[in-house]
Amino acid sequence: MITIDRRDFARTLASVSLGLLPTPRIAFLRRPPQQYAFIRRNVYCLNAYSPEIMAYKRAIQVIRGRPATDPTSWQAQSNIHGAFKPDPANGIVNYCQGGPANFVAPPGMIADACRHDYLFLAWHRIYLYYFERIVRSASGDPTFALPYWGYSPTGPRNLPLTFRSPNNTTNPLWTDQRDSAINAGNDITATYVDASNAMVNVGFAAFQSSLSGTPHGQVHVATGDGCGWMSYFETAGMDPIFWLHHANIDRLWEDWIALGGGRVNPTTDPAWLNNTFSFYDENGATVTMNVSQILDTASQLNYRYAAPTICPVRVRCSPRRGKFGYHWRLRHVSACRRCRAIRRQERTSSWFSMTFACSRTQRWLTTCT
Ligand SMILES: [Cu+2]
Repeated sequence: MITIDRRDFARTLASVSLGLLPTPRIAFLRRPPQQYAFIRRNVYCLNAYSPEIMAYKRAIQVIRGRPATDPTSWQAQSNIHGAFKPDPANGIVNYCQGGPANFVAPPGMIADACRHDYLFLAWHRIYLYYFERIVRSASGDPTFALPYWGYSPTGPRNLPLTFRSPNNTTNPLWTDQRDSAINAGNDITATYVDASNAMVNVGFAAFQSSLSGTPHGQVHVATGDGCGWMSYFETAGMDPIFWLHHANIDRLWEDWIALGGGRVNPTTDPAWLNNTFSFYDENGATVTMNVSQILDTASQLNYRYAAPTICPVRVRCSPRRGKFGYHWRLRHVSACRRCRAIRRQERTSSWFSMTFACSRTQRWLTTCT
């Protein structure tokens, strides 16, 4: 399998020939997507002009326009995770958002299937895998890979900018079905996004159970607040950030394995390994997959997560403005660097959170340190 990072290659080429952003899509660099491992990137390293973000937006508009009876529709994909059931007593099926017709799955469709037990990680991995394929197909971008929401207690932990700005229905990534402070860009409480208590567990069951609570459940509830979509199994999949949140949970599973020290999947347990689940593929066909088919993401599912990087960085603004733009002082790094390629800046009290493309950030920091 070729795992060349096509975008980094293209970006390098573009920076040599043009020195400009964003990277143009160069047709001759395209290869059939199956020759590549799709790379899921940290959403904090992306911006509104990143191919993944543009493709995700396009796809959401297409997918949301499909009826709930279409297995590849937004509603059907959300229903797979959870759907309200008709309540014969009073006809209300969705006490929070109201309305008997909301979030009830059409008869006969896969619905209400999410697992938050011993199969939490495995079930959601397959769920994301097929959802990603549906998005890839609907977006028209054969290289699309789902980004992950790379929050951490010591790094960025707010809702990514592209998911809250513009803050209206022209932005497919925005919804008002969230906590208003989160939608305004406030940080999620650091302890809510802290996976360290989960990662210290050596046993799989303990790790998974802990991770399911924090950061998984905590971020759900923090994002959804009272009645927001993310707060309920029946509606969580409606929020575009849900899928990036679960990509991060999936990534943390990979990180846990990589920590070693006896951390392994329970592959000797047939009760875990032989579970088979049904989903829909990008053609709307019902597909099944079992746990033994998803344990190596690169070789079995053709995706992996971007290598751990120091992107994004938080930098302290230095008040000097020079010939080439603002000078920024990197936290923990004494040297000042010129940062001409700032794509966006986001003020958080005395800090500016800057997001570059990862490769660009690494280049800066390599020269900084
Ligand atoms: Cu979840």
